[in-house]
Amino acid sequence: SDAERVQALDIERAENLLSNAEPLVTHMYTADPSAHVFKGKIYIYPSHDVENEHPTDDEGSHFAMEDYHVFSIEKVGSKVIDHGIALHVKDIAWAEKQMWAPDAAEKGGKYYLYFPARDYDGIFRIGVAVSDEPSGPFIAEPNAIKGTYSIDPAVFCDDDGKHYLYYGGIWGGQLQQWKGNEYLGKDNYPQNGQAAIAPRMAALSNNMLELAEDPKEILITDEQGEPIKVEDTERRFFEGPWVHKYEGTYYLSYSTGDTHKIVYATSNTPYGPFKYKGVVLNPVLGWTTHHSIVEFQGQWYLFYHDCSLSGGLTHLRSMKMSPLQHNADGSITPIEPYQE
Ligand code: FUB
Repeated sequence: SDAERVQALDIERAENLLSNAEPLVTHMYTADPSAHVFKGKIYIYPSHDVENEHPTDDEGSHFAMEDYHVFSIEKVGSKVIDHGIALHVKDIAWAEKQMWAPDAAEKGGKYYLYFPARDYDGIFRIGVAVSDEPSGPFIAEPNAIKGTYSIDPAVFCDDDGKHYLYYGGIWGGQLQQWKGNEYLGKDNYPQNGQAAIAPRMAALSNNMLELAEDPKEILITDEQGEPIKVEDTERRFFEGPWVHKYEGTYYLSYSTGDTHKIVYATSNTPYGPFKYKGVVLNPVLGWTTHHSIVEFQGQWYLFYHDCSLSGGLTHLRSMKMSPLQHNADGSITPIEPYQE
């Protein structure tokens, strides 16, 4: 399959490349790091990659994760603390398997962990779990968040304290099986020439446990205001949406999946439309790329993952971080993960 072919190329590349950043932890595999500043520290909410017997396929069966650990960093460069298991799939009534990329938010002194998993019908949904501490442990709500589907939740808190949930991913993330929030039960990809499938978003309710509105599909356009098209695989949305705000502008960044980049688009509202701007992170070792962007003590950082620690195994990833630069014109300087 394509997945195996790309993985094999990456193992070859890995031998000749020097990483520009080291894994943040090496005692376990971690991926999809969502970072936030809570209580004056950086807290990281990654996936916990595990070795498993599942085949490498376009459904993502090889991403067979079962739990989450939360990590914290007091100062950049200081030891990364592993706070242990924060939530396990066996403690979630509605979820069967595949605990994929999570995110977290804080409101009123409580912490909310948002996570995707497959339910007992094999459908990816997004759940929420609550704790009094950013490190957990988290107690899951009995049901997935009503009206949610697909994967890769990311919660953005605006300056007015309002929270928005962004989510979605195609292929194994199943977003192509939904149209207008209706479940089609099968793949339904648009044709070349049509607008690419885009991430969904909705405001969260005051209690942080529900959607306050029906999810909307975000419009991502090119410089001319035309929707990014299906065949534009260097720029179209694949998975892993993330929103941050810099000097009043909303930045939506995401993975382009099979072209292996993190790119970004900007808007003056959290609802978009977002206009494509450029690359945040060039391809890393491994098939997937997934990130978050956060400001800590006056410096912006990119959190991302690659497969250098596992020698290129696409389902065994390690989270890393790198300073990120916004320029005077609002552009982001693309980050190079390696030197030749
Ligand atoms: O970690 C499993 C999946 O791989 C994530 O949900 C995607 O974003 C990709 O990183």
